[in-house]
Amino acid sequence: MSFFNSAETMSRSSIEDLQLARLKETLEHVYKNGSYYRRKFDDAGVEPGDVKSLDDLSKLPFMSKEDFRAGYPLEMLCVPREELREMHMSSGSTGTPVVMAYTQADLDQWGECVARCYRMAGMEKGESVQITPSFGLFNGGFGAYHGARKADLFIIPAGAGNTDRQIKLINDFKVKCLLGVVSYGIRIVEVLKEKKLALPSLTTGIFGAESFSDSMREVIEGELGIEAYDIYGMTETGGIGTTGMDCKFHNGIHVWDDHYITEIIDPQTGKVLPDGETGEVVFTSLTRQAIPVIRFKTGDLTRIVSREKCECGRTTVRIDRIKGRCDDMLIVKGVNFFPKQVEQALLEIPGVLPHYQIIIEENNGVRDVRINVEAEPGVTGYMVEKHLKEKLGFSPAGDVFAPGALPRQEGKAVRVFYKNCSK
Ligand code: DLL
Repeated sequence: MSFFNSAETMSRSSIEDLQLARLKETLEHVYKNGSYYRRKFDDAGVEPGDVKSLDDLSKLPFMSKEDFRAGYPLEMLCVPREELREMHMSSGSTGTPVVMAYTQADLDQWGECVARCYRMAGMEKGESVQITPSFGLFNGGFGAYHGARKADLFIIPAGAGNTDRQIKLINDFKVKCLLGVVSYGIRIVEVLKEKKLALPSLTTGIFGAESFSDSMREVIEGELGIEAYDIYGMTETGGIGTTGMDCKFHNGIHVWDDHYITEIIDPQTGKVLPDGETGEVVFTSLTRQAIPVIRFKTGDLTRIVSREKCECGRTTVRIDRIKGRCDDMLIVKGVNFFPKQVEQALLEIPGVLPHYQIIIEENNGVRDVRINVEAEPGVTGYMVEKHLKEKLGFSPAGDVFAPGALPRQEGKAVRVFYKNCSK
């Protein structure tokens, strides 16, 4: 078992001491150098000196995507512009994009976080990784690259798309690890099946950017013959892998807590929840320079699984794999559910394929759900409806389509569609 560096196995008390020291430094830095942050703190009537312990973090105001949008393009910057070396941006579904800018130190910090992820997935020096997210404004491609450089891997920077060529590259260069967004893992599975090909050299997959059910993970692992890891991160915290990944024991995501403090809050009240309770995860960065985050509300739902040492030897806090986004929750006929639960239930039905749509349809003021799903011959709409009723407690109409019939998308998959109504 190998670690990228010793911070991963520090004692809990040393981590907490380090977190407090770094938190104080970060607060001083943003207050002194970031007019955006200073204004926010002043409005909330707090200043860095008010934070004397980690518990005092809860005195500080939250940040959200709205701060980033209002701060477009570089209003939130806490360093002179000449110190910037790179930027990434996520467009999201609505309005102004979210920008993250990096100093050299920020790029090093990012690279270190991702390098830890590679080692955690068993990737040693000189082993090969094929990077399949695009190399562009999306942080996935470059983050995977910066990390792979730090981890001394052999990089195949394939970028997005052209699945036939991706498969050829993996086989020609005997690639060990594939990194991509979850939907791309599924796309590769599909093309392999279609073309009756295999990827014998591949042992490891690192997937993220979307929440995926355990059943989806099993499909990817089974079809590609690999072990799949769940990598987590977002533009605002600095990108892919900054907020961790699961280890080979798959018992929660290890958050790199010498770099980020994790809190779980009630998304409605903002109150910090006890360990174990599900809520919105909030991150505070401890080592970032250009645009640090202070109590950034991610919109992602999870819970703290443990602060105890993991079987892998790492001592970081562990959070559950992401359940969905706060605003992903669907309510139909009084039943609340997340798209991931539908996915989990669908893929439990033998013959059902990992391509589906959840249609929310309004007729005469009443909302209903329809599930379109691809399946092998023999699977009927009735089978789908019956299983979903058992698992979710309500009965959406199920329409079964032939393999390949539903449209495919590039990048993160959109699974929920609205008809005669909106979110
Ligand atoms: O998606 C970073 C990334 C790229 C992570 C490639 C992993 C792999 P954004 O585009 O800013 O950045 O989107 C961030 O995506 O708040 C979550 O809602 C979701 N997300 C990211 N990773 C996971 C994951 C990248 N492992 C948003 N599981 C986050 C579930 C994830 N959701």
